[in-house]
Amino acid sequence: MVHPGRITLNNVGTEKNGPIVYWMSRDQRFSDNWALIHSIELANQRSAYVLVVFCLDLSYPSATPRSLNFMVEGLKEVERSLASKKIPFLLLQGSPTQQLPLFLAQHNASILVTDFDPLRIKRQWKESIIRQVTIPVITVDAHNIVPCQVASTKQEFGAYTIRPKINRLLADYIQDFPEIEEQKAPEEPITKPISWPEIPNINNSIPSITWIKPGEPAEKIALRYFIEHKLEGYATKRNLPELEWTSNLSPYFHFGQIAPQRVALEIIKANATAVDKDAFLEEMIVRRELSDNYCFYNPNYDTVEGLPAWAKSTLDLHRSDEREHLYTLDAFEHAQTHDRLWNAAQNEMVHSGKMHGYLRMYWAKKILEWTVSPEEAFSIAIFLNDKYSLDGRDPNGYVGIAWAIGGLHDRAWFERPVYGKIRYMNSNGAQRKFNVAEYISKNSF
Ligand code: FAD
Ligand code: FO1
Repeated sequence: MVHPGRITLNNVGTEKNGPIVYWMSRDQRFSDNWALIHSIELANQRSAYVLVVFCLDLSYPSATPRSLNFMVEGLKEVERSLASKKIPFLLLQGSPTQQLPLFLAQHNASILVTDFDPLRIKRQWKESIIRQVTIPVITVDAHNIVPCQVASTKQEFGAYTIRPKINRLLADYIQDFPEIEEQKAPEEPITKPISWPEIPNINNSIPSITWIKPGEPAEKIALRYFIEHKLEGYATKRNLPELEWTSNLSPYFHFGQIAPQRVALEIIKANATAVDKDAFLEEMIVRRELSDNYCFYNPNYDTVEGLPAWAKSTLDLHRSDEREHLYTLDAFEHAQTHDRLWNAAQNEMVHSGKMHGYLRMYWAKKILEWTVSPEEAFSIAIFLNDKYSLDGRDPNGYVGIAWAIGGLHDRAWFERPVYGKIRYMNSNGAQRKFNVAEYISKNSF
């Protein structure tokens, strides 16, 4: 049974006689999906059936052909897996706020279930849909191991405040997932194979990517590869970008193609040292869930406005400090700064769709240093990260940028020009930490 703590009733409503509709959005997977599992539970209690629907919005903010293709290829796998259990899957195109209420009425849906997402757009979609329907609407947190609203009821100060709250509840929530059984087919077949749209390549300046395959079987291979080859040594090597010693799971997490809870279960039983496993679980559980916490409880998660008061005031005090270098968005985007390490990091993101985590910190901090204001730095960093990163447009991205540029979840450091008390990073520090020359040579184009 799905833990009741995962489930929120958003609209009481009155049930109708049709299917339970699961509006899949953030958790785009068949396996290990508490929102799908709960939909099946509700259907079984009512002798109804489950119908899964995805609403494809090609004008989703900051989406590019790169991210949309990755998502759609993953959804094709979802379609195949659901079909194998006779669960109908339908694709709607356009804005969910227009498409979904019509669809629910046409199918006489009894209950609408959806997955939890702390980001503004999904919350606005959901609120608009609730205003247009009369049936119950339920949200299931299928993304976090400890559901976001259960882990904490307020914005947390940092990892040190959310960690004990999550750890206290982990054992309650880290249950094994049940198998999904074949559904009794509805009397009238309501689906035919989806004709998937071609994603228009409106922006062919973004190179396509082949090193990472989207979808459910690929994520399992990536997880297995990480456990067998890189979990051992993760604690010490993850911050050495030239070694590429991280899991590369973030694009799968972003599109919900793998459940963090599945990854946690596999890591816990893997054959590796406790130090390595704990280091990984700290990132994948505590840090990741801290991002959802910030975005859920802070409506200004993607602007300077949302930053802690001390950070805003120190950045304000240094507004008119002289900047040694100033670059435009265009110069940043085309990796045309004086700094070869920064350019290499930007190139890595543009060409591979992912930047190493250590470099992401350096990259964002330098944008603060080389722009006229923290506001401009924030918006350039978000624009570039969301445009090029497969895992962009994600709570982790907004929080990572707020951490680097605005001291979020960090403490005050020594005062220095431009940064004020925001933690500083420079290329000399990077030289001491890892093989900068090797990283640059791998990412020179
Ligand atoms: P691994 O080291 O293998 O970590 C495993 C998982 O733990 C990650 O997939 C992620 O879910 C989680 N994790 C790791 N580091 C962090 C972190 N610092 N904060 C929160 N969760 C973490 N992450 C994104 O998913 N999308 C983004 O757009 C994004 N943008 C970032 C921008 C900046 C400026 C910074 C500083 C960080 C950003 N991060 C982002 C966080 C982090 O860098 C990435 O999650 C990580 O590099 C993903 O690679 P991986 O899966 O190989 O990581
Ligand atoms: N969610 C949807 O329900 N429909 C979409 O068409 C859609 C497009 C999309 C494109 C890029 C991207 O990064 C995310 C997209 N998402 C879409 C949402 C996504 O699955 C997540 O819910 C959030 O991005 C993470 O919280």
